[in-house]
Amino acid sequence: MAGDVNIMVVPLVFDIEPGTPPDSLVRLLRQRLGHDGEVYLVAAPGRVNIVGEHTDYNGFPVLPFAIDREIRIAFVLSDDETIELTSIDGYGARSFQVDESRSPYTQGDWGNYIKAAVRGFLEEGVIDAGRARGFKGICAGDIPVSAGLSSSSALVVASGMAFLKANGLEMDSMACAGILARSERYAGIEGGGMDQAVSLMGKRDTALKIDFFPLRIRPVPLLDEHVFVVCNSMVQASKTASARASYNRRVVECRLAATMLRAALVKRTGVLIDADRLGDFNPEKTGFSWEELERMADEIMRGSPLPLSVIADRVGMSVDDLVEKRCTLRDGSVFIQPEEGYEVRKRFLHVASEARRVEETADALRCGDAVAVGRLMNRSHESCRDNYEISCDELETLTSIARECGAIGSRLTGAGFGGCTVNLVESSFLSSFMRNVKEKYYEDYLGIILDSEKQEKILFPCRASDGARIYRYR
Ligand code: NG1
Repeated sequence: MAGDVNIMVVPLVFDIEPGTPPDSLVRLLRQRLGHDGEVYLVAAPGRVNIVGEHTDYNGFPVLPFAIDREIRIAFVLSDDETIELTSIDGYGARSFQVDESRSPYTQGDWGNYIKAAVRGFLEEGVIDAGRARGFKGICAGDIPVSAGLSSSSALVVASGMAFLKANGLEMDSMACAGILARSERYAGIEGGGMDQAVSLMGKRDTALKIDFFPLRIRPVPLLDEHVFVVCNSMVQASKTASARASYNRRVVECRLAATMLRAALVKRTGVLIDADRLGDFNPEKTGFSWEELERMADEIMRGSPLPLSVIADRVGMSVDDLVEKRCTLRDGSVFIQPEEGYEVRKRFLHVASEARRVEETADALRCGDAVAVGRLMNRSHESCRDNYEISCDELETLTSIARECGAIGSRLTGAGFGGCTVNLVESSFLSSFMRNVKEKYYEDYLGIILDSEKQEKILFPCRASDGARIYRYR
């Protein structure tokens, strides 16, 4: 399709000229292994999402860009099926045979992201476990962890690229992004495909509008003379703890909302429609306007939050059937119904309005209309707070301080429940913005003093960057 990001072959490999001083991670690996032959360095970026939160797994678009913060792995090819990776950021070493990728470490272990990538290629038939080769390396990263900037997906993508390289394979980037998105779900979150796609196919100085089912990626220009600044709320949103259940709960709520909307449409039109995700219910696909779809949702979802028994009754299914089809996670476990029931209506309202905001924000970026982009970011934040209920006190304080300090738009980015905000700031105000947020949020509100080394990790402008690539050092 015209304007789409070109489908590439991955991994992209660049040869480093002999005599070029090696990257520090490459140097360290050579020292540790006492090896001066061929070494590879894979770098996979994290991302910020400008608008389009929790739309990806619903089949609606997102609008992120890859940032200039990455996970890097320096590695050599193994001549057997061992994968061995040591974190130099203090997370320890993990070593397993390719085939053991099917048995995860305990929940929350960072090694599960390496195993997830490897397992994905095995289960989807790209690499044959019996003949697979591994790699041995060290890794490091500068993407804040559990902060909504996709450090986990960057690790999945970097591990996946190293595994493809170790097996001498190349593949189409779109297919690869799909495999890695499905793979990451082995780590326990029923996530969508935004993070892996943008980490793999990010484009320098450009945002990407990504559509799903099927995956389509279009570049969207960023604004001149404006910059996106990341501020970490310092609330860890670890997806291995309560944020995991909160995230998966919303995935289940959206699936239930889609089932209810399908029942409402069938009742209204008398026609059985093939629709599974909320993204299947838009004016183009259904022939009903957003307002009509909202009215149908209001009616069938009345009284939300609702227990499964009421939802089952309204859609004409048994509770058991509903549990099996809508509440079962990738690992086969069943999501346990929350005491207060499932909040279907608010989730629908967020997702349907956020989908429209993605289109409007992409248009505003194309027109260079910073004020409109900022307004849409603020609306998105309100919807994330009020209807998706993924904000927290610290994120509320941080976004209002950021707006007081001159951000044109400020919102949480990523899964929420803590983590970072993304802020649109005019370049000429950047230093005063950073100074004021540092004082008002970090010093006055949190009581933390940020020296320049700390600040670099917590409060920083970011630049849209290219996706994952491998450098070969001979
Ligand atoms: P982060 O913030 O990286 O955990 C998660 C999901 C995305 C998307 C966003 C919310 C994963 C790996 N990532 O991102 O797919 O749903 O939340 O927009 O599950």
